[in-house]
Amino acid sequence: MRKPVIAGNWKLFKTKNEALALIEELAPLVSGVSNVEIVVAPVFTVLPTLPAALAGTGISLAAQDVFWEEEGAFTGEVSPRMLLDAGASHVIIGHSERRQYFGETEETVNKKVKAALKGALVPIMCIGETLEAREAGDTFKVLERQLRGGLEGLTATQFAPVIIAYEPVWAIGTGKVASDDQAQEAHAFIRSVIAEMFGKPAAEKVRILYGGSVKPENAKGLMSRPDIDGALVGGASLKGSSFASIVRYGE
Ligand code: G2H
Repeated sequence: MRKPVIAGNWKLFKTKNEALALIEELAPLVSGVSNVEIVVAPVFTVLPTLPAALAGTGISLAAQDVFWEEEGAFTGEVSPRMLLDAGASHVIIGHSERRQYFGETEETVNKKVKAALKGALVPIMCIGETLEAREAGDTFKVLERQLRGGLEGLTATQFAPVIIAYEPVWAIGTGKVASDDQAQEAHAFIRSVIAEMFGKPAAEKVRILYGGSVKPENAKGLMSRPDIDGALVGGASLKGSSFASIVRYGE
């Protein structure tokens, strides 16, 4: 049995006080939830503020990106050790917004995934096709390239903690959610590639999250599909009430 993960990607929202207010609202709404792993990912500057507020809530802390070097002359970057030092246990890597606006490639994603694992952080590696790729019938080709590129050089043991997030680019922040069938089809394909790369036991264990306009109304349908093991939630994670409803999709 794979334990579902519901992760809130706050993107470029929430200052320190806004983040604390959100946790104050969210924590009581998800208290007692033990069958789902809950993660929130604020901006870098907010990370060190949250561990005290999250203590005892069962909510884990993620960063939205990481650099692959430990330290050095790399102005503006943050290393895995620094994220751990700030209280993060997880890190989102290769989000489509980073690929689209900040030149993230399979190669940089791969370096970041390896650095995160080496630094004892759980990578949430994002992949997903654009509308253009889907319409050209290239969805599986793109997903396979991103998986093989992003995870290149890892052994099955090294891969074990990795969480994959499937986020079709055309469904991100657009209100257009993939249908349950479209998402399930992509997730099953992703699991089959992981089986080829790392073996069947690794494929059975890996959590594959869906991301792209997840809301309280569509969470349950998506989550009821066999290969969908959780969600990476953007817009709907910015309010405690909607994020808590998604966390409690099974109730
Ligand atoms: C996809 C998702 C969270 P949203 O980027 O990563 O955002 O739920 O707003 O589409």
